[in-house]
Amino acid sequence: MAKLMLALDVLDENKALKIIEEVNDYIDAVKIGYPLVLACGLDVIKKIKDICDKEVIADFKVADIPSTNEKIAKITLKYADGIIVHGFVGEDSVKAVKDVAKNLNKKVIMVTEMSHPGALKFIQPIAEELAEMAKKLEVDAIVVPSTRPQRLKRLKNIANLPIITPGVGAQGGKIEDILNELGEDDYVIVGRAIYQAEDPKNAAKKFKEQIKNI
Ligand code: 3DU
Repeated sequence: MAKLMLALDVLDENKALKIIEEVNDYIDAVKIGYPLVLACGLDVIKKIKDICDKEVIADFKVADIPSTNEKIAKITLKYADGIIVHGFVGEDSVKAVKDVAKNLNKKVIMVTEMSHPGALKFIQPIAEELAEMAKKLEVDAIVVPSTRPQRLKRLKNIANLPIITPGVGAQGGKIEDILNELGEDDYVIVGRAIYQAEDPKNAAKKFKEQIKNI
């Protein structure tokens, strides 16, 4: 069974922790990013883990020169179990993060193609090469779009790595369209369709049940 990763892009710590408590039984991992960390600080990761003891991935889409990437990774991975990086900045930048993560036994996840419409212009044309690079660098997983199931399949085949896939729910992607491609090491990311739902617990439960139907 694939796993469900909650994208917790709320701006209030109390709200974030309340949602975690509510959905805890149905999620396998939590993805936090700039919205929550800029609002509350990196310490919020510890507080999330105290409640749910689940993997927390920092979606910082790190995209700088190697030495700056290294510094970002060192601070982030004191708290988080994994970090998301951009690949388009080049092998050396990704490798700098990978070296830090390897030392700490943490994960590096690399973006190939993004899920939003704007990704078609600049990122999609190089996504296959990024998937090849991810394979070569042996990162832990790649980010692929569930808004484009055919692209998800293609990039997963090229990289031959686990995937984490955003786009289900608010961005229009449907779990049933990607279910056939998912394995037990893969994660479906859902954010707004859970944390903005009237009943986040029930929304998370429904997504989890859909994923179980593989
Ligand atoms: O659309 P949602 O609310 O389900 O959230 C999706 C999350 O995944 C959100 O944190 C966004 O920043 C992240 N993400 C994408 O949506 C698309 C990508 O290509 C990569 C990450």
